[in-house]
Amino acid sequence: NADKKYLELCQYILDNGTKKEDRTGTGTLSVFGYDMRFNLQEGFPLLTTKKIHLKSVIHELLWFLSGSTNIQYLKENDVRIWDSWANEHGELGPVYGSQWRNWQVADTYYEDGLDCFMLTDETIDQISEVIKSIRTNPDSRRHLVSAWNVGEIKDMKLPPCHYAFQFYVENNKLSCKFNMRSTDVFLGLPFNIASYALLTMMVAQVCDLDLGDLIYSGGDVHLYLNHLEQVRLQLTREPRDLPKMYLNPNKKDIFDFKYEDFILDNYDPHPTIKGVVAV
Ligand code: UFP
Repeated sequence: NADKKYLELCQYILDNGTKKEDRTGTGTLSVFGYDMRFNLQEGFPLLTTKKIHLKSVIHELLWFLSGSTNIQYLKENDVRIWDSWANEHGELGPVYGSQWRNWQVADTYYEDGLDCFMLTDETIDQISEVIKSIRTNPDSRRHLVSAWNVGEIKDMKLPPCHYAFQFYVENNKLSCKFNMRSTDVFLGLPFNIASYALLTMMVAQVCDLDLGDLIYSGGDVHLYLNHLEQVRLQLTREPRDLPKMYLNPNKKDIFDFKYEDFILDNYDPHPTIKGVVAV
Protein backbone atom coordinates (compact mmCIF):
# COMPACT_ATOMS: atom_id res chain seq x y z
CA ASN A 1 0.00 0.00 0.00
CA ALA A 2 1.27 3.47 -0.94
CA ASP A 3 0.97 4.97 2.54
CA LYS A 4 2.92 2.13 4.09
CA LYS A 5 5.82 2.56 1.66
CA TYR A 6 5.78 6.33 2.10
CA LEU A 7 5.79 6.07 5.90
CA GLU A 8 8.64 3.54 5.70
CA LEU A 9 10.64 6.14 3.78
CA CYS A 10 9.85 8.81 6.41
CA GLN A 11 10.95 6.47 9.21
CA TYR A 12 14.07 5.53 7.23
CA ILE A 13 15.09 9.19 6.94
CA LEU A 14 14.36 9.85 10.63
CA ASP A 15 16.57 6.85 11.52
CA ASN A 16 19.35 7.25 8.93
CA GLY A 17 19.24 10.81 7.61
CA THR A 18 22.27 13.07 7.83
CA LYS A 19 21.74 16.62 9.02
CA LYS A 20 22.59 18.83 6.06
CA GLU A 21 22.39 22.50 5.29
CA ASP A 22 20.51 23.41 2.13
CA ARG A 23 19.98 26.25 -0.32
CA THR A 24 16.90 27.53 1.55
CA GLY A 25 18.69 27.82 4.91
CA THR A 26 16.08 25.57 6.57
CA GLY A 27 18.25 22.49 7.11
CA THR A 28 17.27 18.91 6.31
CA LEU A 29 17.68 15.30 7.29
CA SER A 30 18.84 13.73 4.04
CA VAL A 31 19.62 10.34 2.49
CA PHE A 32 21.04 9.73 -0.97
CA GLY A 33 19.27 7.21 -3.19
CA TYR A 34 15.89 5.63 -2.42
CA ASP A 35 13.37 3.82 -4.65
CA MET A 36 9.71 2.90 -4.19
CA ARG A 37 7.40 0.83 -6.39
CA PHE A 38 3.60 1.22 -6.51
CA ASN A 39 1.35 -1.23 -8.32
CA LEU A 40 -1.18 1.03 -10.05
CA GLN A 41 -3.73 -1.81 -10.20
CA GLU A 42 -3.97 -1.73 -6.40
CA GLY A 43 -5.57 1.71 -6.39
CA PHE A 44 -4.60 5.31 -7.00
CA PRO A 45 -1.50 6.14 -4.90
CA LEU A 46 -2.85 9.24 -3.19
CA LEU A 47 -1.83 9.24 0.47
CA THR A 48 -4.59 8.66 3.01
CA THR A 49 -2.53 9.41 6.14
CA LYS A 50 -2.99 13.11 5.39
CA LYS A 51 -5.31 14.86 2.98
CA ILE A 52 -3.67 15.70 -0.37
CA HIS A 53 -5.07 18.50 -2.52
CA LEU A 54 -5.49 16.60 -5.78
CA LYS A 55 -6.97 19.57 -7.61
CA SER A 56 -3.55 21.25 -7.72
CA VAL A 57 -1.91 18.05 -8.96
CA ILE A 58 -4.36 17.70 -11.86
CA HIS A 59 -4.15 21.35 -12.91
CA GLU A 60 -0.35 21.35 -12.68
CA LEU A 61 -0.10 18.22 -14.85
CA LEU A 62 -2.51 19.62 -17.48
CA TRP A 63 -0.46 22.81 -17.41
CA PHE A 64 2.81 20.89 -17.99
CA LEU A 65 1.17 18.99 -20.86
CA SER A 66 -0.08 22.22 -22.44
CA GLY A 67 3.54 23.35 -22.76
CA SER A 68 3.00 26.50 -20.73
CA THR A 69 5.65 28.02 -18.46
CA ASN A 70 3.56 30.94 -17.22
CA ILE A 71 1.60 30.64 -13.97
CA GLN A 72 -1.47 32.42 -15.36
CA TYR A 73 -3.45 29.20 -15.99
CA LEU A 74 -2.60 28.00 -12.47
CA LYS A 75 -3.66 31.36 -10.99
CA GLU A 76 -7.00 31.21 -12.84
CA ASN A 77 -7.58 27.83 -11.22
CA ASP A 78 -6.49 28.87 -7.71
CA VAL A 79 -3.31 26.80 -7.76
CA ARG A 80 -0.49 28.63 -5.99
CA ILE A 81 2.29 26.04 -5.81
CA TRP A 82 4.47 27.84 -8.38
CA ASP A 83 3.78 31.42 -7.25
CA SER A 84 6.96 31.95 -5.25
CA TRP A 85 9.19 31.07 -8.22
CA ALA A 86 7.57 33.21 -10.94
CA ASN A 87 8.78 36.64 -12.00
CA GLU A 88 6.53 39.72 -12.11
CA HIS A 89 5.06 38.55 -15.46
CA GLY A 90 4.29 35.09 -14.10
CA GLU A 91 7.11 33.56 -16.13
CA LEU A 92 9.22 30.66 -14.90
CA GLY A 93 11.69 30.33 -17.76
CA PRO A 94 11.94 27.13 -19.83
CA VAL A 95 10.72 24.72 -17.10
CA TYR A 96 8.85 21.42 -17.53
CA GLY A 97 6.16 22.42 -20.06
CA SER A 98 8.72 23.95 -22.36
CA GLN A 99 11.04 20.91 -22.24
CA TRP A 100 8.25 18.31 -22.50
CA ARG A 101 6.57 19.90 -25.53
CA ASN A 102 9.09 22.29 -27.11
CA TRP A 103 12.65 21.10 -26.52
CA GLN A 104 14.78 23.55 -28.52
CA VAL A 105 17.26 22.12 -30.96
CA ALA A 106 19.77 24.53 -32.37
CA ASP A 107 21.46 22.62 -35.14
CA THR A 108 24.50 23.82 -37.01
CA TYR A 109 25.61 22.05 -40.16
CA TYR A 110 27.82 22.68 -43.12
CA GLU A 111 26.13 22.89 -46.50
CA ASP A 112 27.91 20.70 -48.98
CA GLY A 113 30.35 22.65 -51.13
CA LEU A 114 29.77 25.89 -49.29
CA ASP A 115 32.31 27.42 -47.01
CA CYS A 116 29.67 28.41 -44.42
CA PHE A 117 27.27 26.83 -41.98
CA MET A 118 23.52 27.03 -41.58
CA LEU A 119 21.54 27.40 -38.36
CA THR A 120 18.19 25.66 -38.03
CA ASP A 121 15.70 26.05 -35.21
CA GLU A 122 13.64 23.02 -34.48
CA THR A 123 11.61 21.98 -31.44
CA ILE A 124 10.80 18.48 -30.27
CA ASP A 125 7.47 17.52 -28.70
CA GLN A 126 8.78 14.82 -26.39
CA ILE A 127 5.30 13.82 -25.15
CA SER A 128 3.94 13.18 -28.65
CA GLU A 129 7.16 11.38 -29.57
CA VAL A 130 7.12 9.08 -26.56
CA ILE A 131 3.45 8.18 -27.13
CA LYS A 132 4.21 7.42 -30.75
CA SER A 133 7.13 5.22 -29.75
CA ILE A 134 5.05 3.33 -27.14
CA ARG A 135 2.34 2.69 -29.74
CA THR A 136 4.60 1.64 -32.59
CA ASN A 137 7.54 0.02 -30.80
CA PRO A 138 6.39 -1.01 -27.30
CA ASP A 139 9.54 -3.03 -26.52
CA SER A 140 11.80 -0.05 -27.12
CA ARG A 141 14.15 0.86 -24.28
CA ARG A 142 14.10 4.49 -25.32
CA HIS A 143 10.67 5.64 -24.07
CA LEU A 144 12.27 8.54 -22.24
CA VAL A 145 11.33 12.16 -21.61
CA SER A 146 13.88 14.56 -20.15
CA ALA A 147 13.30 17.95 -18.58
CA TRP A 148 17.01 18.33 -17.82
CA ASN A 149 18.08 20.56 -20.69
CA VAL A 150 21.62 21.36 -19.64
CA GLY A 151 21.98 24.44 -21.84
CA GLU A 152 18.78 26.06 -20.51
CA ILE A 153 19.03 25.36 -16.78
CA LYS A 154 20.51 28.80 -16.15
CA ASP A 155 17.28 30.36 -17.49
CA MET A 156 14.91 28.27 -15.32
CA LYS A 157 13.58 29.73 -12.07
CA LEU A 158 13.77 26.23 -10.57
CA PRO A 159 15.85 23.48 -12.18
CA PRO A 160 13.67 20.38 -12.65
CA CYS A 161 13.30 18.27 -9.51
CA HIS A 162 11.64 15.38 -11.41
CA TYR A 163 14.08 15.61 -14.27
CA ALA A 164 13.26 12.56 -16.41
CA PHE A 165 10.79 9.70 -16.75
CA GLN A 166 10.74 6.46 -18.70
CA PHE A 167 7.94 4.14 -19.80
CA TYR A 168 8.09 0.37 -20.13
CA VAL A 169 5.60 -2.03 -21.71
CA GLU A 170 5.26 -5.64 -20.58
CA ASN A 171 2.31 -8.02 -21.15
CA ASN A 172 0.25 -5.10 -22.43
CA LYS A 173 0.83 -3.19 -19.19
CA LEU A 174 2.42 0.25 -18.99
CA SER A 175 4.88 1.08 -16.22
CA CYS A 176 6.59 4.39 -15.54
CA LYS A 177 9.74 5.27 -13.62
CA PHE A 178 10.33 8.88 -12.64
CA ASN A 179 13.61 10.26 -11.36
CA MET A 180 14.01 13.08 -8.88
CA ARG A 181 17.34 14.74 -8.11
CA SER A 182 15.89 16.38 -4.99
CA THR A 183 12.76 15.44 -3.02
CA ASP A 184 10.95 17.31 -0.25
CA VAL A 185 9.42 14.16 1.20
CA PHE A 186 6.75 15.81 3.36
CA LEU A 187 5.33 18.45 0.98
CA GLY A 188 6.55 17.57 -2.51
CA LEU A 189 6.63 13.80 -2.81
CA PRO A 190 2.93 12.98 -2.20
CA PHE A 191 2.16 15.39 -5.07
CA ASN A 192 4.85 14.02 -7.36
CA ILE A 193 3.67 10.42 -6.88
CA ALA A 194 0.05 11.35 -7.63
CA SER A 195 1.10 13.40 -10.65
CA TYR A 196 3.12 10.60 -12.30
CA ALA A 197 0.39 8.08 -11.45
CA LEU A 198 -2.06 10.29 -13.36
CA LEU A 199 0.31 10.75 -16.27
CA THR A 200 0.83 6.99 -16.50
CA MET A 201 -2.94 6.40 -16.49
CA MET A 202 -3.42 8.97 -19.25
CA VAL A 203 -0.66 7.54 -21.43
CA ALA A 204 -1.93 3.99 -20.83
CA GLN A 205 -5.43 4.98 -21.91
CA VAL A 206 -4.36 6.72 -25.12
CA CYS A 207 -2.06 3.77 -25.96
CA ASP A 208 -4.73 1.15 -25.12
CA LEU A 209 -2.60 -0.43 -22.40
CA ASP A 210 -3.39 -1.65 -18.89
CA LEU A 211 -1.67 -0.29 -15.81
CA GLY A 212 1.61 -1.65 -14.48
CA ASP A 213 3.88 -0.16 -11.82
CA LEU A 214 4.91 3.37 -10.93
CA ILE A 215 8.50 3.58 -9.72
CA TYR A 216 9.92 6.53 -7.85
CA SER A 217 13.69 6.91 -7.85
CA GLY A 218 15.15 9.63 -5.64
CA GLY A 219 18.60 11.24 -5.37
CA ASP A 220 18.80 13.68 -2.44
CA VAL A 221 15.73 12.58 -0.47
CA HIS A 222 15.09 14.85 2.49
CA LEU A 223 12.85 15.92 5.30
CA TYR A 224 13.11 19.60 6.18
CA LEU A 225 13.83 20.09 9.87
CA ASN A 226 10.67 22.18 10.27
CA HIS A 227 8.55 19.22 9.01
CA LEU A 228 9.77 16.60 11.50
CA GLU A 229 6.99 17.13 14.02
CA GLN A 230 4.38 16.84 11.26
CA VAL A 231 5.97 13.63 9.98
CA ARG A 232 6.00 12.10 13.46
CA LEU A 233 2.27 12.83 13.71
CA GLN A 234 1.64 11.27 10.30
CA LEU A 235 3.56 8.16 11.35
CA THR A 236 1.01 7.53 14.13
CA ARG A 237 -1.85 7.33 11.62
CA GLU A 238 -3.30 4.10 10.27
CA PRO A 239 -3.33 3.90 6.43
CA ARG A 240 -6.80 3.53 4.88
CA ASP A 241 -7.90 1.94 1.59
CA LEU A 242 -6.54 3.79 -1.44
CA PRO A 243 -9.03 5.74 -3.55
CA LYS A 244 -9.89 4.92 -7.16
CA MET A 245 -9.26 7.29 -10.05
CA TYR A 246 -11.43 7.20 -13.17
CA LEU A 247 -10.49 8.95 -16.41
CA ASN A 248 -13.04 9.88 -19.02
CA PRO A 249 -12.74 6.79 -21.27
CA ASN A 250 -13.61 8.80 -24.40
CA LYS A 251 -10.33 10.73 -24.35
CA LYS A 252 -7.89 9.13 -26.80
CA ASP A 253 -5.59 12.11 -27.27
CA ILE A 254 -3.47 13.04 -24.26
CA PHE A 255 -3.82 16.76 -25.03
CA ASP A 256 -7.65 16.60 -24.91
CA PHE A 257 -7.94 15.91 -21.18
CA LYS A 258 -9.65 18.58 -19.08
CA TYR A 259 -9.95 18.90 -15.32
CA GLU A 260 -13.49 17.42 -15.47
CA ASP A 261 -12.15 14.20 -17.03
CA PHE A 262 -10.67 13.04 -13.71
CA ILE A 263 -12.96 11.51 -11.09
CA LEU A 264 -11.52 10.55 -7.73
CA ASP A 265 -13.70 8.05 -5.85
CA ASN A 266 -13.64 6.69 -2.32
CA TYR A 267 -10.98 9.08 -0.96
CA ASP A 268 -11.29 9.09 2.82
CA PRO A 269 -8.05 10.58 4.18
CA HIS A 270 -6.96 11.64 7.65
CA PRO A 271 -6.98 15.45 8.09
CA THR A 272 -4.51 17.82 6.44
CA ILE A 273 -1.16 18.40 8.17
CA LYS A 274 0.17 21.88 7.52
CA GLY A 275 3.83 22.60 6.82
CA VAL A 276 5.79 25.60 5.57
CA VAL A 277 7.34 25.35 2.07
CA ALA A 278 11.06 26.05 1.87
CA VAL A 279 11.67 28.50 -0.99
N1 UFP B 1 10.56 19.84 -4.73
C1 UFP B 1 9.96 18.60 -4.70
N2 UFP B 1 9.16 18.24 -5.73
C2 UFP B 1 8.91 19.08 -6.78
C3 UFP B 1 9.52 20.35 -6.78
C4 UFP B 1 10.33 20.69 -5.76
O1 UFP B 1 10.14 17.80 -3.77
O2 UFP B 1 8.17 18.70 -7.69
F1 UFP B 1 9.33 21.17 -7.81
C5 UFP B 1 11.47 20.27 -3.61
C6 UFP B 1 12.77 19.53 -3.52
C7 UFP B 1 13.64 20.55 -2.80
C8 UFP B 1 13.17 21.87 -3.36
O3 UFP B 1 13.37 20.50 -1.40
O4 UFP B 1 11.82 21.64 -3.77
C9 UFP B 1 13.99 22.34 -4.54
O5 UFP B 1 15.21 22.86 -4.08
P1 UFP B 1 16.60 22.55 -4.81
O6 UFP B 1 16.50 23.05 -6.21
O7 UFP B 1 17.63 23.28 -3.99
O8 UFP B 1 16.79 21.04 -4.76
